[in-house]
Amino acid sequence: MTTAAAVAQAIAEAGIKKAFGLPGGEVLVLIDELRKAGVDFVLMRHEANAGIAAAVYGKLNRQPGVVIATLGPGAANLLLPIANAYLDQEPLLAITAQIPGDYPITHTHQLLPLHDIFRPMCRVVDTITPSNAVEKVGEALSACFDRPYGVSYLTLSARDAVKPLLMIGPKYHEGPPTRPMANPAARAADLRARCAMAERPLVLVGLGVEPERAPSLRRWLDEWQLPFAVTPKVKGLLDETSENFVGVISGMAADGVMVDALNAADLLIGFGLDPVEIDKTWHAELPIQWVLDERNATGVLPNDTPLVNHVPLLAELLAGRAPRKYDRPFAMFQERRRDLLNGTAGAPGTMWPGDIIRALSEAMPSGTIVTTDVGSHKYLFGQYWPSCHPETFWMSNGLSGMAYGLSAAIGAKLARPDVPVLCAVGDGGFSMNAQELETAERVGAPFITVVLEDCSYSLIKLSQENKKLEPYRMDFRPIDNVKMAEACGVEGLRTSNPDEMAEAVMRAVAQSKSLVVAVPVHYADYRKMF
Ligand SMILES: Cc1ncc(C[n+]2csc(CCOP(=O)(O)OP(=O)(O)O)c2C)c(N)n1
Repeated sequence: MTTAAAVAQAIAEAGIKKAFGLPGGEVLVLIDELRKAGVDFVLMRHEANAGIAAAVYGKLNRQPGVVIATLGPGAANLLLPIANAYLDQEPLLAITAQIPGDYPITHTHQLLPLHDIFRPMCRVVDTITPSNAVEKVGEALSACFDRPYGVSYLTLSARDAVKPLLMIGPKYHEGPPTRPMANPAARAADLRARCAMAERPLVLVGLGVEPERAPSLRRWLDEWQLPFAVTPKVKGLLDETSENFVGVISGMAADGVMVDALNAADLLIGFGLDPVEIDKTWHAELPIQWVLDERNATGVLPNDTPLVNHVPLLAELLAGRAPRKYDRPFAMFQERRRDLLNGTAGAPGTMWPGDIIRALSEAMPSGTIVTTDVGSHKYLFGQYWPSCHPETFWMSNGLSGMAYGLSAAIGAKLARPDVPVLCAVGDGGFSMNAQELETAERVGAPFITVVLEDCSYSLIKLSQENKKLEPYRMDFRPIDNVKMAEACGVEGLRTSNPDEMAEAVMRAVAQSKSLVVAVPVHYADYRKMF
């Protein structure tokens, strides 16, 4: 067996069915071995997009995502998805080629210090060799899948790839190491006492809660009638149509209302809350009761609070009766939040952003997976998309990197072929990777894309205006996104009529077809909602 074959086998044995990437000559043998081992290679058009799609695909399948790229420029293009998976807690194994370590020192063509570049963001950074291949891949897979999820990065030179394997080491997967934890019964009693004293408790649920905890977490909040807010990365874990849902915290639309609500609370419980998502400093200033069963993505533990295992903790919280009754203490904030969604478009021929949410949430079936890109539209969808099911909302929020939405939609659709997928992007982000629509068509991953067209990097344009700077270089000319879609083999439509959009979307979903809807918006309308 060759080293590349051993790597491929270790990946296949971990149950991974697809690897994503963009090849170079140096990784062809590895890709071929993956094929022989039954791991499909999803060929994409940029390594950054491949890395994002891989991580979403992996996380939805409860396994590491795998991305393969060549050395030098291919590896350099992985910086964005590696940074994203690092901060946004997505499990990713990146494997690239590299110049063999014993090449002449003058052989610098495509030679980058790849391990040094990625080491600060990766759990395992190493070279795959004929004598460590199985053990190294196993270690890397385990490490990136250890919570909080993260990244492992391995290099394999084209020369070592074809060498025979020298030694078979231990196999994936030995399971996560154990950690000292606080006593769940004592922590539950403490929380019960605090809730009994509070009149306006608010539970803030974040990225550190496993989707599997959704049923018991929902039951706890429901039985105790606790008001709750979520961060964007866990939208859908809880039911956002519940009367106790206060809103989405951490920098989305209506954030002023959310910060007012946080300040009005007399007890804040940060259940799995990871400050990586929060763009303000209230997480450090307000007295939050942290209830974490893992450190956050970067290894920080706020206030050195002891970790507590969420499973027994929730069981303890659910034993016995609710400590007291609350009388919808955040009703005023919930109303203010809802009111911001109402309005009319600020320019003829454009659609009011609130109408986009309303029309799409009625048109798309319940359980639809939504992905967003980064920009004003992310704030809109992050706050107002009414998520009800775990793992149905995906955005880059820890890193907040543009060009996430479309790639995430491909990963999500490949992981959940039977679930409709909706991708919301700005016209700026769409122009970074619209060509992946062709990938989606080719690999059989149809989804709906809504491009909010305002011919500007509107979020940054609004920020420029807020800072009272000269309006400068934030606008661009239109690209015909309908033709762009058609050029990739996807049907396109431009409309500012919500009913026409809804009708087209429902038709495409019913026919399991891709559709790109270009929706003109007026950038200044976002200001009314932020
Ligand atoms: C890779 C990357 N580059 C730049 C930024 C900074 N940035 C954040 S939002 C934004 C504008 C996005 O514009 P567009 O995609 O049109 O969305 P809109 O804000 O108009 O909704 C920019 C440039 C970023 N987050 N990520």
